[in-house]
Amino acid sequence: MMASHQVTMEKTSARKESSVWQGVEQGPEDPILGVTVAFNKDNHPDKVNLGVGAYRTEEGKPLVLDVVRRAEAAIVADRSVNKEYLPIIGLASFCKLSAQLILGADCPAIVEKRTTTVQCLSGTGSLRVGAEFIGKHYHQTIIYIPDPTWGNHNKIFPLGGVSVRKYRYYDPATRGLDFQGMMEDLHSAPSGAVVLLHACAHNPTGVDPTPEQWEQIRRLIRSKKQLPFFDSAYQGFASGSLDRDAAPVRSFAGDGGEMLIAQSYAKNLGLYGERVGALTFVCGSPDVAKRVESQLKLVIRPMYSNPPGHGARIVEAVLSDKQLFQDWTVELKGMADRIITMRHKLFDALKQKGTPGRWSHIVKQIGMFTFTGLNKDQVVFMTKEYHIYMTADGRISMAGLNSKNVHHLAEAIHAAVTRRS
Ligand code: PGU
Repeated sequence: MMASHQVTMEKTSARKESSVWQGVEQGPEDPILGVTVAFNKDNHPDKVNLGVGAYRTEEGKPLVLDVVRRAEAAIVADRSVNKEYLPIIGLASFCKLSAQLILGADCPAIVEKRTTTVQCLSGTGSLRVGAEFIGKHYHQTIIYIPDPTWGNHNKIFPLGGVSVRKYRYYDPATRGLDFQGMMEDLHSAPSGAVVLLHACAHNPTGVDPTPEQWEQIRRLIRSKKQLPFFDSAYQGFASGSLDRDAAPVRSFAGDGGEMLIAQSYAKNLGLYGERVGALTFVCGSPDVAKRVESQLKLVIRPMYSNPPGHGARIVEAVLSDKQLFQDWTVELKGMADRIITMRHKLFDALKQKGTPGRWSHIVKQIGMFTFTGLNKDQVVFMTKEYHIYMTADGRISMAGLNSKNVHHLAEAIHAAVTRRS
């Protein structure tokens, strides 16, 4: 008989030396969510996380909106709410209200019943379901995405069988839109190609087309018979107004053409972890919309079966109750305004220090992010020396700034620019 310690040793070494996953390589951290992982490991008292696009209060704390708390209290108190499975496409009233929120209740496509909406797992899940549908049911499996764009776009679409190409979007020289480059690239993109458009508050650049430019983009895309796929992750965060931020999407829906829209409630209702979003198809006829919906169910069912209920019930409550909706718009505007205030504070602080370079883009850019123009080396320097965390492309989440840490950031930028250029 073997001594028991020998058995234990053999087991331990077996565990160490052989695994069917022996060949699995260590994967890299996510370029955005990995910033939070690094931030959490840092014990410095002055550390600042400007990586992930998540709203923080003036006290630097995550915010649960008051309207969300009220909606949740009502849901918990309602004994008729249960934990049954939702339908494959989610909560019907949530879907209807979501389409109305982005398209406007009087949108002809809604009135004519040419839309179909499915509840998905936030913006990411909506894009993922849309990608797979395109891969399966659309004749052109190429999507054009802006350069640069939210990094996950590059990964989501190929998984749905849709290959990704880029169109020019940002001009580093002006720190603004490369409108001519964008138009040229869309013009030479094949007819029928899918075109991904950020509905507002472009991530990571904070640069949006003007209404006139949107009009030209719309005409070009329609004339080329391309298929617009809007990613709407920041409705209300750009201008502070839900309607104004939805204007580009509404103009495309208003021309009678077809399109897709992925909506997220992560930012505008602060429901990040609840994973609540919607995917809407605007179709040519009610009949097509019905068949599209039937095929969306076949995409969703083997993927995650059906979506979670809680977040969708919160959204449903806020969107369907006049008072809650009204109070939401006030809270949303409050978040957007606080971010704008931070833009001015940062700009003023850099100006006061005489930091070399032009910084007016900080106040000009829109939404949650500033694309600072700082390079990778400067970002690494700021993290190492000042414990400021941001993505390697020089993007900072303005929502992570407050009156206390904005000067620390200005100091770090000043040092990075003067010492690491
Ligand atoms: N689309 C865009 C343009 C986004 O910026 C984001 C989130 C999403 C979709 C997906 O958001 P959901 O949470 O799935 O609704 N971008 C943030 C959040 C972190 C991340 O990368 O997911 C960001 O910091 O870029």
